[in-house]
Amino acid sequence: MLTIFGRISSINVQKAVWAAGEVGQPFERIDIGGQFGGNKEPAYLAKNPNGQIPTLEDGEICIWESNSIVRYLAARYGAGWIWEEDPARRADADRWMDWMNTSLQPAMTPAFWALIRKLPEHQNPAIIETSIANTEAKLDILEAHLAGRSYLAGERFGMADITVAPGAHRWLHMPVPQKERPNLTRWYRQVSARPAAVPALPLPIS
Ligand SMILES: N[C@@H](CCC(=O)N[C@@H](CS)C(=O)NCC(=O)O)C(=O)O
Repeated sequence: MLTIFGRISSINVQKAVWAAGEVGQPFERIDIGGQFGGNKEPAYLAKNPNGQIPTLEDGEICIWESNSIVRYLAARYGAGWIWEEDPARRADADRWMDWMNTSLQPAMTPAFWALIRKLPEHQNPAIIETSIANTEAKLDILEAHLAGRSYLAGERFGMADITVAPGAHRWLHMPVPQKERPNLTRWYRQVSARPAAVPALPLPIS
């Protein structure tokens, strides 16, 4: 039995929960972080010295960093399924996974913290506007890429979809003007309806 540490409202925990569900591994998820706390306790820091979520335990194996968790689950339990052996195909997925963590998430986060989490220190209209504009630009990239493609990394559902779709889930439920993006909407609806996605992508976003 796997253990995933982290509250489900975390976009990074959502990736781990979705991946575990896709590869059919039973798991227990323990609420850590945010309002639940616990992530700065010595026992948790011994698992993840960053004090962040998610962390995955699989027997003796302990992994942090959401994308590494998705890759581990795919490689160990999703061979021939969501794990790509071919280096070129795997790089196709990897680039979107890295793009999610380094481009889309940083763009979205200031607006999310201000408008959904309502954190007082993030109520800066200029920063919110910039966050919205930056996110729109990133979503335009997704929209163009998804034209004529079923999934992010080709014709097969995989790790890239699991990693990036929680970002679409979050943004499409934000109280911000929503530009029409038919390819993105079609892809998001398709992947978010998967049985493993449903428990990973709760509504309302929080
Ligand atoms: N790069 C890390 C980032 C992890 C991260 O920022 N986690 C956030 C939640 S999304 C966190 O731990 N926040 C502190 C908290 O929830 O208390 C990953 O992808 O796993």
